[in-house]
Amino acid sequence: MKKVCILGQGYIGLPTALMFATHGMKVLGMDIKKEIIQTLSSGALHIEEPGLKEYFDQAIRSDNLKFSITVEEADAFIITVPTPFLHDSVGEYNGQTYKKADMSFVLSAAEMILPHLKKGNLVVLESTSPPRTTVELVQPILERSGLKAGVDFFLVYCPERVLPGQILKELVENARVVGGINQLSAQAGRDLYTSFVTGDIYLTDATTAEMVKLMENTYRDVNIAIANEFSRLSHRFGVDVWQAISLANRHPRVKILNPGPGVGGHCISVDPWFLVEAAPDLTPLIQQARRVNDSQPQFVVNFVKRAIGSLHGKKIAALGLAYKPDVDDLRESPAIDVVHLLQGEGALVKAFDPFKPDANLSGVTAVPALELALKDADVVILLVNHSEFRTLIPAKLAELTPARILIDAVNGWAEKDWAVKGFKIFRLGAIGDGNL
Ligand code: SAJ
Repeated sequence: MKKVCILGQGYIGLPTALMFATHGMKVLGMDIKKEIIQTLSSGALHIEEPGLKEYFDQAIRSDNLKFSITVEEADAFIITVPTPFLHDSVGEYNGQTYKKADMSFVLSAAEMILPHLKKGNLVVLESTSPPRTTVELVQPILERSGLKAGVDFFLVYCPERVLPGQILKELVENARVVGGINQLSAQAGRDLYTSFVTGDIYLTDATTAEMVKLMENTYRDVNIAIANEFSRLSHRFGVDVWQAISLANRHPRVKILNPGPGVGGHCISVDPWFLVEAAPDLTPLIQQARRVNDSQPQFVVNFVKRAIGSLHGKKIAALGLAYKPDVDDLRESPAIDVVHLLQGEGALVKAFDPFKPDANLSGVTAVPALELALKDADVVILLVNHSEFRTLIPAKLAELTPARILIDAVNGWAEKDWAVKGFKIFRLGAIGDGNL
């Protein structure tokens, strides 16, 4: 039986560990954070994801899975650590700044594998990384072992492409791109993933696989940026952007995405910068899309000000803090940016997220129950289209809050008759019942 060591037990590393363990491999889930290893070793989870608990229990029962804060010898090593951007350093090109990738976790993961690397091993990098990371950053570290990549051990870049909220299903069913530093490496990578992947597996070189991942997320970012820009134009021209998008999407070759308060998460709001950093002179469109999406929280706040006037002293209930609907992930969340900006305008904001009732964010008053956010509010702003909020009916909301002004930044409440209960609703990208 093969042994796999997975470095990083976050949203990708842990589900991947569970997949291998429930498909007959011995797995060591490794993370440098003691608290995470303690939690997992005690049989509890530190993240929420549909279906995760069932797989976790099954993996524990199989006796194939253990957790550790150190790396051990294995047949295959998989690096699933974060590649965020640097918060204290930016690059500059043509008078404009761009964000830079923090590769320190990938580098230190490779360093941790180094003393355990043996002939015949396979090393896989899954973390989203700038082009040429596998061959220029990871390979030289591993070759300090005296072993030659592609000959003595195999080296692969194999991006994860799963959607938070559907991770377990997509890990199995999505197509996988396995980029080897040579053909033998790519084949070794394919042999590893066939143990649980039912989707097609495509072999290519490592740098192409890195580009594939970055292109996918950049494509989505640029397409969300144009949707956000359409929402701005719709206000100018008195058009309901949601209706306009739905009509435009009847065209057989048009699929416009949804506007909203901006783009968050640790993937789409970050990855395009990796291409910009690698080639700032070749990426004006990608940079502009990032700036449109990053400025969307400010656009939302300007919209709120146009709707209700000065925010000074206004009590606002902010519904949702997560970066997108029905997940508990707060990373790079535009909803949090909106809350900060509202407070910067003097508003008194109480925020509630059903997926993070215990959210502890600096400068944000997060309350543990919806009622607490709503009970003395002047205005309610819907920032994340969580099912729990989307299904709120006007009669119920009217009971919970004295506020009669609603701001909907995600088109969650479009279909309801708010006027019956005396609400005025202002929807992002639409004039709304509030007659803005
Ligand atoms: N968003 C919009 N409008 C839309 C769609 C999304 O404003 O029409 C916003 C969301 O609210 C969120 C952000 O964009 O703030 C990103 O959400 P998402 O659902 O588009 O993507 P992620 O970040 O959860 O997952 C993406 C996926 N990539 C693509 O769809 C190309 C996923 O497949 C990747 O595995 C993941 O990034 C990753 O790990 O890179």
